[in-house]
Amino acid sequence: MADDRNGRYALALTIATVRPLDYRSGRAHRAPRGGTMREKGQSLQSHLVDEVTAKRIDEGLVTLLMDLVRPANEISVEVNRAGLVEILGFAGQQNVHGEDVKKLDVFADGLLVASLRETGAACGMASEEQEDIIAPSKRGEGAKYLVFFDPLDGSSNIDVNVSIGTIFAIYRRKSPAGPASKDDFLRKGVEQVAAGYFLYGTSTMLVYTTGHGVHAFTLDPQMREFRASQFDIVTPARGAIYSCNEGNSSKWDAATRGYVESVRTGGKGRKPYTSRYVGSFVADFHRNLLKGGIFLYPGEVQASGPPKGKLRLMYEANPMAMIVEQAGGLATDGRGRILDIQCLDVHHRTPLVIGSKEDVEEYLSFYK
Ligand code: FDP
Repeated sequence: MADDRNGRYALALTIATVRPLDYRSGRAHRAPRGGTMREKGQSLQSHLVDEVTAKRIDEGLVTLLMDLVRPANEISVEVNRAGLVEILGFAGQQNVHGEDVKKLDVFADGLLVASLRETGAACGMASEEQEDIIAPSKRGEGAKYLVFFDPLDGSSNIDVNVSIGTIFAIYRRKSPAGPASKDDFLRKGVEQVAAGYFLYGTSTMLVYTTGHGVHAFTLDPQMREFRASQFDIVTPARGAIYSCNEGNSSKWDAATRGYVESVRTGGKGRKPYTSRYVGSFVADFHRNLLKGGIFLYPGEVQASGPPKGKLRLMYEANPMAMIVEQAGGLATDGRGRILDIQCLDVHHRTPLVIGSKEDVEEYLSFYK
């Protein structure tokens, strides 16, 4: 914890010196040799300290991750209160207290940006909510990392009380100093140093990877602290679930239509797959990660050129592709690996087929 140039690592320093109590036994966590102790119930802070000790991540990344955790904690509270918007007022209006009420996704975006700018852990940001790249605060100009996020993915589900999420992807800068340059943002997903999502569901969860396995943490709603619920998640090699918006099938290419028809009807001694589609990417992805299966948001066939996707490469497809690959699965746009796509614009869209390895391989076989 030597580098404290702008006070950016103060939080990480606090985390490192105060060892939290064990969740169930009440005993303090013993500092693990080599920082490898991973047990259920461990606090996120304690786990991140262990990851730093084991040299799997650095302090700058811890600060950045905690900059995402704090607003996610607040977003979770507001998501639970979302129904009250009916009573308290709508976006662009004033609530009964005479305060301005923002739409929840705009509110979430504001929280994330403010948090990241405050500590200066990011040299630049790009958000689904904002057209342009977001400049860092002055103290962030020297930071190593830049971050993409979708503050509230699946936001059309907010009004109907269905799970939604926040997705993020973190890259190391290429430019030497100052605010991140445009080239710092136009990257391939394979260059991500960390990726994850917060799922605001029946519980609020964080699932993340830094390239050393996929780990899940659940928010304790009383303590407002994330506690480890699963380390080193491995997704089943094959699932029995397919997730897609079949209402779009007339716009898909023949290979995709053929594949979906095959899993829907079964055959070759195989039972038909179960269809599950929430319409919130984080929720659909999370279920399939744990249970196995395939999520498809194929592109729409165009008169010329490749099929046009809906989902965003940098803050939807890439972070989930990094997670799924870490968990043993695959992600493709139907032509190649998602993580190898060169980003052309921060809001680049792509077709996406993601999930269990054998399921995605079988999908790709329909192109042969
Ligand atoms: P939403 O439009 O509600 O924000 O990319 C955003 C997303 O949701 C994903 O979360 C979801 O998987 C997908 O779009 C749903 O799209 P369709 O309504 O076209 O099925």
